[in-house]
Amino acid sequence: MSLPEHDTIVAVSTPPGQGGIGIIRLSGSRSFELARRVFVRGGKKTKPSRGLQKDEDLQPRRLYYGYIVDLEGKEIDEVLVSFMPAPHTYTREDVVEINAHGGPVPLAKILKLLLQLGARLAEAGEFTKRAFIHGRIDLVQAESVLSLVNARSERGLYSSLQGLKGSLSREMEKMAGEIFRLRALIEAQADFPLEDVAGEDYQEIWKRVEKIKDQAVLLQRRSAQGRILQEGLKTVIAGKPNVGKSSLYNYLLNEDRAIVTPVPGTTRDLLTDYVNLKGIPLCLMDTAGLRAGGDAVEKIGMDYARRAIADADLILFMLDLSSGIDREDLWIYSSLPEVSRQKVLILGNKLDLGDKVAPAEVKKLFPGNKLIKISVVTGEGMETLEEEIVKIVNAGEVGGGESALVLSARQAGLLEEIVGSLEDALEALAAGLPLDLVAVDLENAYSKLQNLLGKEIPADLLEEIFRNFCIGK
Ligand SMILES: Nc1nc2c(ncn2[C@@H]2O[C@H](COP(=O)(O)OP(=O)(O)O)[C@@H](O)[C@H]2O)c(=O)[nH]1
Ligand SMILES: [Mg+2]
Repeated sequence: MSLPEHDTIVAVSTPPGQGGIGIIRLSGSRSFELARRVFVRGGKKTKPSRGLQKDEDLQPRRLYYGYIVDLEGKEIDEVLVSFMPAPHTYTREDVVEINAHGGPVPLAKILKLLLQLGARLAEAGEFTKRAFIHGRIDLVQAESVLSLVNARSERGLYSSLQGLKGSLSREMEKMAGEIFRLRALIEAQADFPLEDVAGEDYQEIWKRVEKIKDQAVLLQRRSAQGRILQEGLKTVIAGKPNVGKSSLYNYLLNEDRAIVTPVPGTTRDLLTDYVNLKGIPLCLMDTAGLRAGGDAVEKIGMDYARRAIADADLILFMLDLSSGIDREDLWIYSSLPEVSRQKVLILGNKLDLGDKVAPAEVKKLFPGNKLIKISVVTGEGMETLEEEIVKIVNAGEVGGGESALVLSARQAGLLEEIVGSLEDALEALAAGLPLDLVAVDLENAYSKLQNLLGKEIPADLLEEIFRNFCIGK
C-alpha cells in the first residue's frame, strides 16, 4: 500500500446535514494529543479550564462532557468526547470520538481545527480500510460495512450485519479449507498413473468437489435474495391502459406521484420509486399501459414497460374486474416472460364497480395462478395484496429470508467464477481426466476464495473497493 497508514486521520462520521448530533472521529497515534488540545472539560460547577492537565483526568472509554475551543480559546460547541486506546478499537489505533451538537457549522469548525493541528482528512472508507489492514476485519466484513451504510431496509441491514459478524467469512474459510485438503489428497494421488488411482478415491474426490460446489451455489442463491433486500424487489405494475395501474402506484407510495385520468394512455413514462412494504423494500415501477397502436411517445413508453417487465422480480399484472377479462388482457398475460426467478400476481381491480370475472374463468385462463381482487379506490383487498407480496418474499419465491446475503458486485462476480471452476473440476472428473488437471481447477477456485476474503488481493483493487465507502466510515 502506498499511502501512509500511520498518520492521524479525521472525518465527520455522521451523514451530512442537520443532525441531532454529529460525530467527529479521529484515528491514529496523535488522536489523543490532538483532542486534548481542543477539548476543555466542563461540569455544572467547574468553570471550563483549558486542556486536560493530568493523565488521570482521562480514562479510556468514558464519555467526558465539555467544550471544544478554538486556538484562541473560544468555545465552538458543547460536546461529549471519548478516548479509546489501541488496540481494542474499530481501526486498532487510538481513536477519539467527539459527539458534537451537530449542525454543519460547528462540525465544520471542529474538523477544520483538527486539520489545522495536523490531522489529515480521512479518505472515503479509510477507517474501515485501517481496520482491514490491521487485521481486525477481513474484506468480506469490510464490504459488509459498505452494504450496511447503503442498506435500504431493516432486513437488508440484518443481512449486512451477518456479513459484518463474519458468518459469511467463516463459511468461505470453511470452503477454502475443504478445497485445500482436497488438493492435498489429490497431490498424494497425482504421482501415480491414473489407472492406479483407486476407484473409491476417485469417487471420494468427486463427491467432495460436488459438495463444495453445492455450497457455493447456495451462497449464490442467498446473495440473490440479499440483492433484493438491499436494492429492493423490482416490482412492475403492468396491464392494459386504464385498469388502474397508476392509481395502485400512488396508493402504495402513499402520494400522488403518477397522473391518474380516465383517459387511456395517460402514463407514457416509466415511473420508479422506493416503498417500504412491511419491512420489504420495493423498487416499484408504474408503466405505460400495453395496447396495440398508440402514438410515437406512447410506443416508446410501452417499450420501456416491456423492458421493465423483462427485468422485474415481481410483476403485478392488473385487469379491470368491472369490465371483465378481454382479449387485450390475455394478449398481455401471454406476452409476460416465463422466467422462473420471476413471479406474477394477477390483480383484478375496480371491485367497487362490480365483478364480471367468475372463479372458473380464472382457473381456465390463468392455470396455477390466483386472482387477487382489489379496489384501489375503496382500499378493499389491499391488505391481502400486501400480505401476499410479503409471503412471496418470505417463502423465498423471489428472494428474501433470514439467511439472505448481501454481496458486493465484486464478491458476486468472484463467487460466480468459483462456481465455474468447481464445475470445470466436476467435468474433468466426469471425463475421467487425470487428477492433476482437476487440481488446476481446484487451485483456481481456491485462489478466488482467498481473493474474496481479501487475502491475495492486489493493492490497487483494494483502493478501488474502499473508495466506494463514504468519508467517515
Ligand atoms: N371505481 C374505481 N375506479 C378506479 C379504480 N382504480 C382506478 N380507477 C379509475 O380508473 C381510471 C384509470 O386509472 P389509472 O390509474 O390512470 O389507470 P392506468 O391507465 O392503468 O394507469 C381513473 O379514472 C381512476 O380514477 C378503482 O379501484 N375503482
Ligand atoms: Mg397510468
